[in-house]
Amino acid sequence: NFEDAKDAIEYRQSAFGLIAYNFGDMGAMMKGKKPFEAETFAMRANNVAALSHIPFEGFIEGSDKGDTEALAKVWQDKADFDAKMKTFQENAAILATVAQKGDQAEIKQAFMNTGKSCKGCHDVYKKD
Ligand code: ASC
Repeated sequence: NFEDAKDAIEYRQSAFGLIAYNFGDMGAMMKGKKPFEAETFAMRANNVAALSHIPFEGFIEGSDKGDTEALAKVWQDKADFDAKMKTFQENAAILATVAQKGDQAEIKQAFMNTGKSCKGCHDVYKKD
């Protein structure tokens, strides 16, 4: 378990950083900023799906204090926060599944849904 809030904050931020890198690269492919490579995309989608389960554990009680962009609202509305996190995990899992199949329309939709669940949580629970 974490020694203190600082460890928990670093833990979740590390995961979010990896998620942002992997999701960002998929975004570049989706927007045509770089060529779509099915294998790379599927690998990144798998990474995000696995990583989506990591940050959750880092949102321990008291870790709104410190070098974090998480708002106190995370702990005030924990049930809603947890539900939004779960939605993100579900969407990321769907994205990983459809990325394996390779249907572009499905991939685009699943990517959009996952991005919406990133933003849906950031809008409410993250400092801007
Ligand atoms: C990203 C990123 C986010 C999400 C979000 C999606 O690449 O860093 O936070 O996508 O902007 O709407």
